[in-house]
Amino acid sequence: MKRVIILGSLLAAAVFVASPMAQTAAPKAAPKAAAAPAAGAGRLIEIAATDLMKFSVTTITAKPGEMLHIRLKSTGTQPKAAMAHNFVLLNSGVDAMAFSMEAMSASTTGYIPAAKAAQVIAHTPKMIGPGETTDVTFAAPMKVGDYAYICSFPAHFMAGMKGILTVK
Ligand SMILES: [Cu+2]
Repeated sequence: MKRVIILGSLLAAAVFVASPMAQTAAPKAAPKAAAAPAAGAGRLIEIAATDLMKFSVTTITAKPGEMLHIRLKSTGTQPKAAMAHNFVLLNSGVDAMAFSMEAMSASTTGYIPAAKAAQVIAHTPKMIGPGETTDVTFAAPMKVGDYAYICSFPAHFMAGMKGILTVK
C-alpha cells in the first residue's frame, strides 16, 4: 500500500513537470533573469575617495544617455564616523553649496536631504569608510551640459570634494 502511494505521488510529480502549465511558466521567468546583467552595465569609472577629502577623478565626459557605472572606493584610513564618502550627481543649475549645507543635517538619510532629493540625478546607495566600495549605475542626462558631482558628507564639498560630469 505504501509503495502504491509513493508511486502515485511520483507519477503526479512527473505529470506536473511535463504539464503544459509548467512549460508556459518557464518563459515567463526568463525575462527577469535576462534583465539582471543590465544592472551592472555601463562604462566603469573608478574613483578613489581620500582622507584629503578629494575625488581622484574630477572630470568625466559622457554622451547623452550613456550608461555609466561609478565605483567609489575609499582609500583612506580615518574612521568612517569622521571621514565617510559618497558620490552624488546633481542636476544642472543646482546650487551645490546650498545642497551641501542642507545635507549636513541629513545623517539619517545618508546625507541626502529629503527636501532636495529632486535635485539629485544619481547617488551611491551608502556612505563608505576606509577600504569600502560602493557602486551606482545610471544613464547620463540627455541634455548636454555640465553636472556637478559631490561628496555630501559634512564639509567635504566645501573642502573641494567635487567634480564635473560633462555631457556632450
Ligand atoms: Cu567625502
